[in-house]
Amino acid sequence: MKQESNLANPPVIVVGGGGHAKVLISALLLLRRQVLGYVDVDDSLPALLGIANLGDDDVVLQHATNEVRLVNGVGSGHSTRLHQTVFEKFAEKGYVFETVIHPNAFVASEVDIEVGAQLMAGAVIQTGVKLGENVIVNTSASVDHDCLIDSHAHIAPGVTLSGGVHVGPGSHIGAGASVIQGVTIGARSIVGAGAVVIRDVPEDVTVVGIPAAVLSKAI
Ligand code: JB2
Repeated sequence: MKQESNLANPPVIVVGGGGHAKVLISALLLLRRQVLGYVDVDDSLPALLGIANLGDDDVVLQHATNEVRLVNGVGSGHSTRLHQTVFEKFAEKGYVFETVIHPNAFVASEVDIEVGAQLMAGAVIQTGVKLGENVIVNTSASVDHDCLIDSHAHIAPGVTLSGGVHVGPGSHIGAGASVIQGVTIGARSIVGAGAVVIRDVPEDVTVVGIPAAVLSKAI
């Protein structure tokens, strides 16, 4: 998806006002980006790190698509569905989602990062990795060489992906999980926190445990 803006560094609006938004605002402030505020379905939420609640999503529509960029502050506790829905809703209207790379993330050479991806503090992205649009690589997660992370997936804090792992679109890899080299995680699947994945995971399932085994259809 090609998205363009006619301003080099336009101000940003964060969509969502929960925990994920707070972490992103913290990174944006470190990056010295101008944050106009955040929008949330709950317009009674207080300011986050000094950044005001502007109201609901309709506030975004008061800004031309080339005047602001958006940051997707709706994360994923387990399912990435809402994270994806928010991205698609505004991208369809022509808004550009900012790619956020925390200054303490490590990004090697020959890495391909698509629009709206978010790399949090301590994330390690090794050479040859491809990150799709709206992907989250969360705090201290490690993505080794030649991994392919498809759109909207969430790599939660402390995950270790060995080389050549393929994470399908919309999948959620839970906190602290480890995945051995060359494994494919199917689309929209959930890997439970702390799981150790040693073989391919089908689409639309939840796997847990050591070694990881299918628990149920994904929620
Ligand atoms: O359509 C929406 C919408 N739907 C939910 N538009 C807007 N603008 N906001 C929306 N929200 C808001 O997202 C909710 O009202 C709520 O304030 C916020 C979600 O906050 P919460 O703290 O529940 O989750 P999160 O997405 O910020 O964080 C989750 O994902 C992170 C990656 C948590 O699981 C975190 O622990 C995790 N680190």
